[in-house]
Amino acid sequence: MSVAKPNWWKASTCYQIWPASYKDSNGDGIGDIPGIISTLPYLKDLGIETIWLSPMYDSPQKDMGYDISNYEDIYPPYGTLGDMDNLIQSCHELNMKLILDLVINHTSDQHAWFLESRKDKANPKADWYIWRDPRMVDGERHPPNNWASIFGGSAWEYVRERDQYYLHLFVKEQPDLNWENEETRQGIYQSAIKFWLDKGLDGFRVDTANMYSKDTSYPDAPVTIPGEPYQPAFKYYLNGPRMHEFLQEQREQVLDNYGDILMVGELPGTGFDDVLRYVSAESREYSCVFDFDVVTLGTHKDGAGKKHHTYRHTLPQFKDAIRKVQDMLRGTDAWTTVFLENHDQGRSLSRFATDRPEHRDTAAKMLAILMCSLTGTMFLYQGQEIGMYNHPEHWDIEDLRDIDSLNAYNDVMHRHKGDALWLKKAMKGLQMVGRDNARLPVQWDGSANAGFTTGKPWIRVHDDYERVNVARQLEDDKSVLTFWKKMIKLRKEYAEVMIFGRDFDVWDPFDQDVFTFTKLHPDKNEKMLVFLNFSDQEQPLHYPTGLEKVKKELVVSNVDEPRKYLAPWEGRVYLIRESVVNGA
Ligand code: TEU
Ligand code: CA
Repeated sequence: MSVAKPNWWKASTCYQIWPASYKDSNGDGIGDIPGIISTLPYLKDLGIETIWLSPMYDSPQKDMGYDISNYEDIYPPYGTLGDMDNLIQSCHELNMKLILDLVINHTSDQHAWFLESRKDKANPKADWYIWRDPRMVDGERHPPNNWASIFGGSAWEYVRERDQYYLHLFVKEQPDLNWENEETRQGIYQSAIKFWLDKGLDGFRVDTANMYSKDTSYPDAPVTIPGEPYQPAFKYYLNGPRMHEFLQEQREQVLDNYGDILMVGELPGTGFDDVLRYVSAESREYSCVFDFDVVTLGTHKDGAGKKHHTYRHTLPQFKDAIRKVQDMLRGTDAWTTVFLENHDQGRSLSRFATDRPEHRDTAAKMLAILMCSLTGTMFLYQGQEIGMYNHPEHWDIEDLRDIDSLNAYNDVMHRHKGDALWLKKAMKGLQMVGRDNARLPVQWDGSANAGFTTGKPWIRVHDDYERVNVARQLEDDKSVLTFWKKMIKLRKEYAEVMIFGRDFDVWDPFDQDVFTFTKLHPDKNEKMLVFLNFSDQEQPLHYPTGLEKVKKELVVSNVDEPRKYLAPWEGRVYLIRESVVNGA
């Protein structure tokens, strides 16, 4: 009998790097690849095993590199192809893996493919993007339908040379590729995927991994936001009719030639059953996916609403979102991910816990306990390990750089004719969920510009860098960073129940202050019991039925001496070795 080797990526501790804001090596104010290489020992020491590097490809940077003009080259301020070879090699020498962002739903409008495609209707790349004729109403030209771009305005842009519109689900400089065209798919496989896997890359984080197949009849979307000319059209381009066929083809023709690579797909707006079609071990379209239920809490899901219409979610909603992602494994052969942050989100400390100074560090450690206790491949986002939090409320729109945020702000400006209170509201929303919160320079030390650059940083440095920085926390055995290091080790030590545990059960789904859950060892009678206090007050412990009296071993807590009650923002993990037979 042969025992299948477990996939390396399941237990791997991953860390996302946003190249522009990570570490600048040459003083031009922009992070770069040599900067990343210089910090690999730091990441190794933290316990990181896989790095996900966000787009470093050549790009006009209309959407921070998610608009790629050449898959086979590097954005010059970040470095060269030689630097990338060095990075891959340096990671491998340290026994770390490296994955890149795979952005193949769209390219930049400056990609050679698009420059050709837009010339006329007969060129060799004429059908590589999604072109449609104008809709004429009373002799006036209109977009082919009413779809809204995810970043605002119409999803269509007119090109005179062809007298046609092209589709762009994101900004107009990000035209969508036409996956219906077999030749386009082959071009993508060759240039975006094989080129990098041939260099020994270990996988990809797949951008907008469920948008390649659209409803090709391009119907008008129903009006869900009355009075708006352009309407959300998710149901016509998320998880479209040929999505699984495309991914199966990609798997068979390309990926299967490269062994056990990690393909983690970004999967906005997708329900449980649909997720399974991508990630079950049988379909193997993606290794695992990033589900959006947790990170869209407090916002209007998937960009369908306005950035400033945020609200404070409740703890029961948070628990339910986590449960959905953990339940991906219940009775299935699928796998899941664990993350609370990425480059599109506000910082988890500010959104899901508290960034008030008196509880900030404890709360950051409590979130570390939460993440390290959840089943799935875990992803940390740069700066999360030191408890970086959202920018202060007094920051101004001039301090922000993100196109999505600027569009949202300008939209409010326009609609409300510069009304001061509306603009204040817009800034408040951006302060909570704006993408730049995650894109501020990493705080390496207490020197000028937080040690990120010796030059002028491309985006403002967080005000609190003298307190929240790597150098300071490395020396402090009570710091958030030291705690994360400890938790990552514990997660490996108790891997069976912490990384692979099954049957995630929430015991207090309606409690507004405490989050109590259990998980089972996959094949032993062992159970993990976790208590998390999401409030500023002491809280009583709500023991799951049958577990009040059994013997519990304390695995970890984020307070010095755990007592009868949970301290504010305390997290506690117990292991129950025997007697589970009775309890479970
Ligand atoms: O994001 C895809 C996505 O679905 C967006 O809704 C995303 O949530 C957006 O940030 C909402 O504000 C991916 C990337 O992660 C993002 O950075 C890119 O801008 C986008 O694709 C286009 O490539
Ligand atoms: Ca630089």
